[in-house]
Amino acid sequence: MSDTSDSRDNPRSNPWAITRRDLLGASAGGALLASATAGGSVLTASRPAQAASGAFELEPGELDEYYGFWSSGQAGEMRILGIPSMRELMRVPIFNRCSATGWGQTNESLKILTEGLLPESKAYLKAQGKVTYDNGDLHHPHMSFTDGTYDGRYIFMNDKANTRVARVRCDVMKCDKIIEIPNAKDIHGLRPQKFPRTGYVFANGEHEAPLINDGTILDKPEDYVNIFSAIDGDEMKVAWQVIVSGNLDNCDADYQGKYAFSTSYNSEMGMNLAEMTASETDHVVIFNIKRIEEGVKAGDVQILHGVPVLDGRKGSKYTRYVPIPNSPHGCNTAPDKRHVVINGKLSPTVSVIDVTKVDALFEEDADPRSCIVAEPQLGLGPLHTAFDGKGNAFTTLFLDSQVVKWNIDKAIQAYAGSDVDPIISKVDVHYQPGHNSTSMGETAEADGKWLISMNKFSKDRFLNVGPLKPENEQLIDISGDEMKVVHDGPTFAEPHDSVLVHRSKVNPEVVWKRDDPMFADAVRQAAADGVDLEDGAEEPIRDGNKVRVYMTSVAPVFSLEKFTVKQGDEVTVYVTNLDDIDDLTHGFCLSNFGVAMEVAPQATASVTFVAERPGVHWYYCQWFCHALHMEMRGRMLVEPRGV
Ligand code: CUK
Ligand code: CUA
Repeated sequence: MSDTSDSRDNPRSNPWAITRRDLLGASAGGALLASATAGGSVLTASRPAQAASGAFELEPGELDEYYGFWSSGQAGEMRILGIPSMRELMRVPIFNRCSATGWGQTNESLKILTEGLLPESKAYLKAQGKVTYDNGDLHHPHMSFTDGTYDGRYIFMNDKANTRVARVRCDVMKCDKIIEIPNAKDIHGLRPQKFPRTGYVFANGEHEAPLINDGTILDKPEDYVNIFSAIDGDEMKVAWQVIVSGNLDNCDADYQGKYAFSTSYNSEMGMNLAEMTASETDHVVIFNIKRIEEGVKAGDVQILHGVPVLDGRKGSKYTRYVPIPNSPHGCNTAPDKRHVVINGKLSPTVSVIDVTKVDALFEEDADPRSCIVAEPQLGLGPLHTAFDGKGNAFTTLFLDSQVVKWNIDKAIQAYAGSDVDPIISKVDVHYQPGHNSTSMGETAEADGKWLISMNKFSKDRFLNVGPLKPENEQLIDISGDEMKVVHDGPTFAEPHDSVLVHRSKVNPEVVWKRDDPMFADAVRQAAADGVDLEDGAEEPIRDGNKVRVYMTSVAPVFSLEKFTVKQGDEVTVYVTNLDDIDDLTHGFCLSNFGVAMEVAPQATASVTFVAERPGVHWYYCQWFCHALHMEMRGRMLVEPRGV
């Protein structure tokens, strides 16, 4: 995990850059070593100057140390950034419709986008002339864990807009599963189980509604509920759900595999702002995973939409409700494996839960507040907290437009009555930060190098682009006591959250494997048609008015320079990209048919449309692939009806 062990640095990079990075070290061992040899004070004094001189800037061709997996809120996609350069490396369409890749149009993506929808949603969408939603609100992308740290298998994420949870395969960086969560309304907070593995993906329903929402109950808020869901992350099926009192906002899991925690900002179950913020205290709900599993096994459930649903409202043996000052928002487990920080939002405090004191809440019915071991006052609008793995926490202050660095142990001492100040330093950010994330910070391997502050407003930080402004994400060097903002990163709507994953954890493929499940249906259909996808077919295969066209691509040609169909045929075009070189993606765009898709090396992609326009129609490669890329095209000849 240290800089010095990197073997993947680009050999073209400036050797001085490596030396500088090595010297910066920033891992505890490296810093200690450096201070032992160079003298601690020298290192400390020169540290900010070095950061300012470009430790976060990479030479052209140099690779980043971390993958950043980013949400995009109402844009509906996941983004991949390189950290510390903040370069945007990729956009992965999830809940959105993507013009470049054909996500939302190809048969492969439509299968993923439709197979997990509830029957009533399918019926609703059909009435709109659609087969799936084409918007989403993706707030929280989080990687799967094994034994308390990232395992590089999957990234899970929520869709608040249409109550869905999606999964991205990290070997190809494509979404492979999307499920709609029944019974719950509007999934917000989402976190994977950290231990022993993921395992469960915990997902919070934010907005309250009748449990059976068929119109029988309407304006009777006293009959509304909220639902906490545990999804089996391997199967992408809801394992169980718990009805709670109050609503649910953000959540996290412990490092012991025993509990999950969810904040509630509307314990009042109010229906308007005044009602929602009326009470001085709200709560965090603690879910006892073992008891819930036993309850499911014992049948203490009602089955709704095929899911076992337990009643975990106040007084239940499955949950505990810990009172927290007004409207807590973020919920963050520390890498010390012991503390969970609940962020106050309307209260200037954060509340620290000691997970070793949670057993007593369930066994002895201790005072629920007895698990709180610190409640430092940090500033106005604390929303989310990240960690450096050295006992320090970094909390965003939305109203103060600051990040505050504080020490967890000192906060515990202060709560116990000692006269210490837990606050170490504050730094201004621009402006109004929501989430923050640190390098490896939500794992047991938090390394304390970088902090990203995801700020909701950029105002005057960039050239004015009109009334709609980008957000601003700032890179902060946290290796010293003073936090140092080293980079502004404008970004389109709206990254709520991100995770910074060391690159040693992630190792994507360079080309697709031909037996990948993503296009298994195409392989099956071709076999049924007696076609080898890697050869293609010289003539379309006709099956009534269904026509299947099989072609291959090798830069700069498609295997078919033309094919002929009849007006009104339902045509499926399969393109198999035989190129197997790094980065040799082709595309298939059929002009004036609104058809376009990506075909990456060794992949097969397919698209279906009705050939309702007679005449000559060109298809062309829409992904720049070769000096003769523009010549990579062919004709679809559509015979008029009745000929
Ligand atoms: S969040 Cu979704 S309302 Cu603070 Cu994770 Cu922004
Ligand atoms: Cu193939 Cu452009």
